[in-house]
Amino acid sequence: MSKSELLVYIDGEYYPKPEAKVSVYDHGFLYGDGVFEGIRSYGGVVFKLKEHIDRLYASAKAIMLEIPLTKEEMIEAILETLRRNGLKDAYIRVVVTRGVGDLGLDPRKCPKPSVIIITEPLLQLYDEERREKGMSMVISWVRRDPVDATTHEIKSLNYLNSILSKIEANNAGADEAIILDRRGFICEATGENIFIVKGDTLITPPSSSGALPGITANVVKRLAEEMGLTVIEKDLTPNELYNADEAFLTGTAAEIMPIREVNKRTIGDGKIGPTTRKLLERFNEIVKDPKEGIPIY
Ligand code: PXG
Repeated sequence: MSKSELLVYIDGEYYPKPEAKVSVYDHGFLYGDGVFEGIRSYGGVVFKLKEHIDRLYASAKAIMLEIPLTKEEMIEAILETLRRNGLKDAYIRVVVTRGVGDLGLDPRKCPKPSVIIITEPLLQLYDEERREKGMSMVISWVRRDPVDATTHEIKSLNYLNSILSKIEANNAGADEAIILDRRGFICEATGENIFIVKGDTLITPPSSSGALPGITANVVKRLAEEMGLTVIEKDLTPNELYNADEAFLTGTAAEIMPIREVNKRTIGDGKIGPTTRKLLERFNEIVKDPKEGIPIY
């Protein structure tokens, strides 16, 4: 199927991609008022679909947005969209917007939320060469929105906080940006969680930093424990990151991405470290396991 013939689910109907449109009065567009998930399927299995759906509904609850489908109906709509598009290895974007309202920001003026499901053949964010080489990172001057503001614990449609940091990475000629929390501790990257390896311990910042509780991060923590590593969540300083043995990013699109350098400080010996490589190998083994997700067909 060519890309333009792909069907997009909008509120129970399937539209060809060129006709898949929402109103300019939708508060998702006007105010970033809505929530989303980025999900991935591997070889016909939607990886950790239930966990993504749980997080979508948790984000919606936090912003008092009532999704007009049960979780079971949502899962079925996602699987049906993938089937209609004949996809096995796919990137899936689920968006729930506040819906059409007036030009004021009051969500009470939006009677009906919209549900959108976009599925595409896999989006390759980073090629394998980049993975082998590792990412160059800069620490952005833009701080993460704190937990008492538009925290990224909620996966909302408002990503300007991350986009500002991505612009800094682009301007610096780096691959990605690291975002600090309000206090100056490491939080996460623009759309990925961050880990360091120090000896046989794996360390990642807690969600009190305002980071998204990542589903890939959870899987990696489990795999690390199975490999006998100690996994801890604690505040990490930039200094601890510079002096880590290894560091990497995790995310649905990025999977596991080694970090080569941060603000021109080489991490470890500047190559994929042995622990990162082992985790990557284990991760690649489990992603197609039907027990780790929900089969499409
Ligand atoms: N932090 C943030 C702020 C994210 O948006 C992650 C961490 C990693 O979480 P998961 O659950 O995916 O391991 C995310 C996820 C994109 C894109 O298009 C971004 C995400 C997911 C998919 C695609 O850049 N963000």
